[in-house]
Amino acid sequence: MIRKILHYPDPRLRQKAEPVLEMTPEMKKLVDDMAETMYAAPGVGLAATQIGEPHRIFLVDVAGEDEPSDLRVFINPEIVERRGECVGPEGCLSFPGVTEDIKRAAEVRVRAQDRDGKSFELEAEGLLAVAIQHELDHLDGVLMVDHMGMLKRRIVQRKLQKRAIEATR
Ligand code: GNR
Ligand code: NI
Repeated sequence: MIRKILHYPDPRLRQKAEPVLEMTPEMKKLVDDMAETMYAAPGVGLAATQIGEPHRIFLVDVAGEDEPSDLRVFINPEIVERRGECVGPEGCLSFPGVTEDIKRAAEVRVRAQDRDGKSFELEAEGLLAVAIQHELDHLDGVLMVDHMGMLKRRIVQRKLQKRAIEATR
């Protein structure tokens, strides 16, 4: 089932997600809904927070258009190591039409569980590393605007607040 993606400034995007204690059938269904929602959007990643589900789950698929899909599921993710620095343009499905340069670690080592609850560790760089950091932020209620300077932040806030008001008309 495709779920509705929340847009900034929806207050649910600021909720801190809770750890997943067990991969129940309900949680697996949530993962499947998230995959369907992410591919339909389409997006490179999706955090459960973005569909109003406060659980520590995100998905990432950084495969190119002409490559086979490469879905990665992260449950209870933790970044255990960060190296280097990089700045690059980021978009977010909760900020439609917004793209801004954001500074991140260039490489990360992440520990998480998969859809079956099995633990794994992964070394990531490039877009995968950036997407992992972006998604982990969502689980802590941290958003793109929090990484921007005051000027850019105000421009983005005005743009999306105006759109949210228009949407209720
Ligand atoms: O689709 C998305 N693209 C993207 C591009 C650069 C850095 C991060 C991302 S994640 C984003 C999807 C999204 O909002 N995930 O939370
Ligand atoms: Ni996002």
